[in-house]
Amino acid sequence: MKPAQVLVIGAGFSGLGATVRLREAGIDDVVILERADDVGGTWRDNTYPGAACDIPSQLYSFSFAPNPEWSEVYAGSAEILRYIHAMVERFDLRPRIRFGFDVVHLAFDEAEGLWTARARDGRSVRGRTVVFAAGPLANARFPDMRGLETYEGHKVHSARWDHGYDYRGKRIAVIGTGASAVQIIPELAATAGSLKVFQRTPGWVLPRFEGRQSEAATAMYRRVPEAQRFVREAWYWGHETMALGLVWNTPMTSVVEAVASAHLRRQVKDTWLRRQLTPDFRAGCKRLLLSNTYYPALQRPNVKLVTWPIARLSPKGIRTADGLEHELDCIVFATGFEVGLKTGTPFPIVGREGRELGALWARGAHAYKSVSVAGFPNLFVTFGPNSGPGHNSALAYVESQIRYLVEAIGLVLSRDLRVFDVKPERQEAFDRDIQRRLRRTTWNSGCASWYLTADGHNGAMYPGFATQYARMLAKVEVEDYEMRGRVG
Ligand code: N01
Repeated sequence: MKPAQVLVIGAGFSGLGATVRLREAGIDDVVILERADDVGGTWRDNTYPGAACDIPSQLYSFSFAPNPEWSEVYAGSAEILRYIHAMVERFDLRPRIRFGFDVVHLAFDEAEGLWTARARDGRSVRGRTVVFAAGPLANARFPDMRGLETYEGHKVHSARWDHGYDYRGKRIAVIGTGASAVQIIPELAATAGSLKVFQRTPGWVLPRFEGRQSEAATAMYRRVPEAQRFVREAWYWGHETMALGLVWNTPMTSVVEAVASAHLRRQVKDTWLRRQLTPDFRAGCKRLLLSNTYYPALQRPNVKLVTWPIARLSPKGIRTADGLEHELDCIVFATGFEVGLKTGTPFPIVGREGRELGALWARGAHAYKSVSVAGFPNLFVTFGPNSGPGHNSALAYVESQIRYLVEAIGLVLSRDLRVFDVKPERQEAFDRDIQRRLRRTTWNSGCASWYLTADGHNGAMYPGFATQYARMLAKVEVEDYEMRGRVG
């Protein structure tokens, strides 16, 4: 079969968004490979009770696919998934998606200038270029805990919610107190017989601005798209300002901590519980949490916060380091993800001269401007190394990546290039600079988080403003790349 112009791996936000923009640029021969049987990525998978985005929907959506109809300031996961489905219909993306195509191997043939993606079931497909959009938080992680397999009760992961199980009246444990857990806990607490929350590290929690989008606002957005663009811009710049407190350790970090501490004091009167919930790291080092309902839920009579470390799981429940056995019907693991592209790749990616990307990244991921990797020509990554924000919408960053990769793919196709490969020395210089800048950020200030490898390498976050990131990706500098045509 004739190779496609572009293979897109993943039909989540970034893969679908890239396809929309590629087609608008006249690059229509795009094949999207999706392992599941539906679109939506993380928003298809995260359906736990209370799942919502903590970035306002006006900003957590694509600027090229505005939705005047958001029902709330912070939409829930079901509404976000509906938005993604609507985008698929609006831009007629469905015919381009091969569902159930679970890529297990991706390899570059330099002589032909072609990538081949092989699926688990043996099918394969070739493409001139690849957009790797498999998402950083696609694979749920059960922690490495003694006795995990011996536990005989019900086990659920936050990112693979079991909707068939009846949680009402049960003795439930939630392990973890991150962004997923603080959304799940208030929902479970309302109906559980008992709920024990196993906390290893308390996080900073800010109050969340709640609110429905008024009908008047919806009507205005429908009639006057500029008004909606204005609101989006206002949210964008409001979040940009937060970088001053969250990315770097500044007097504004202390202001953020003061607001969070006041929230804790207002909602939790018990001084001992308050002490247990007080973080010992600077705000922003781990992801900031937003909730008005988490602290009240912890104080319900059927809820208990457990801060003793977990020693092991037993057939009946969880044994903590104080020797206590907590008997449970169900354990909810809100323990995060096997972060893609952190210390490897989700499947082998073989580039020039047989180089394997997972091996190169075994001690941490590195890339050029988060999008290109030397030795892996014509391949562009979304949510790639050092592209993560701590203060603004991830989709603002994704739009910058998409803009860049559309231009780069356009170059490969219009110049009929066999190889478009970032020069190793450019990548190394870029990476040195990023790592130098990261040393001054709060993420690298001493706490443990999914942003860092065990050795402390931060291949996840971008140390700056979204605006700087967008400027960095505003133009493809062709002199940064080795380019080889079909001949020579
Ligand atoms: O996962 P996490 P998450 N024993 O890795 C604990 C996005 N997101 O699913 O802090 C005991 O943050 C761990 O403890 P500690 C967002 O980018 C966004 O909550 O490592 N505990 C922690 O408390 C976010 O950052 C939204 O000490 C263990 C928790 O489990 C990312 O997804 C909503 C343990 C894991 O927290 C991941 O969030 C939800 C162990 N062995 C998620 N192992 C939005 O609203 C882990 N933990 C947009």
